[in-house]
Amino acid sequence: MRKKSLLIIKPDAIERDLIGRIISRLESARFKILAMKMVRLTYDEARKFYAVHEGRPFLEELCQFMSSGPIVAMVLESDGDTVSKIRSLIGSTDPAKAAPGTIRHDFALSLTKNSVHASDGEESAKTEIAFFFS
Ligand code: 3AN
Repeated sequence: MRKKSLLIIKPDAIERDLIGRIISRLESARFKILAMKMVRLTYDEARKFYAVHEGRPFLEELCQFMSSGPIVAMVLESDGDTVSKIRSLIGSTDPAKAAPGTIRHDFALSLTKNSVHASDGEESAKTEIAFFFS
């Protein structure tokens, strides 16, 4: 069955003109882009999106960063387990630990400025897609 996930290109990647290269990697890996938009979140919207991280020490910095410039949100689909396939393609949260060839290894700057976000499970994918796309 084809399953969906949400991917976000974060402000640090947009600032460095990496949208095209990131999308190209997603398409080369045979993900289908079903929906896509560029938006700028307010700080409060970022807090709502990252509500699962409430209480974590990095939340404030993360939400400041995610509302610091435009982001590109997209719905991706593939054959099989879309969520885990995208997570393998983007690599570990910390770019210093991400495997060579992954998006975060190749493009990310730091734990916060790590270029992309992808849903971490099927349930979060549903919630996150609904957050951006009605
Ligand atoms: P992932 O995005 O790989 O699923 P999560 O869900 O654990 O990682 O964290 C959400 C976001 O919070 C990450 N993308 C990263 O930008 C930020 N983050 C996570 N852990 C830290 C940390 N220890 N310090 C700073 N930022 C962090």
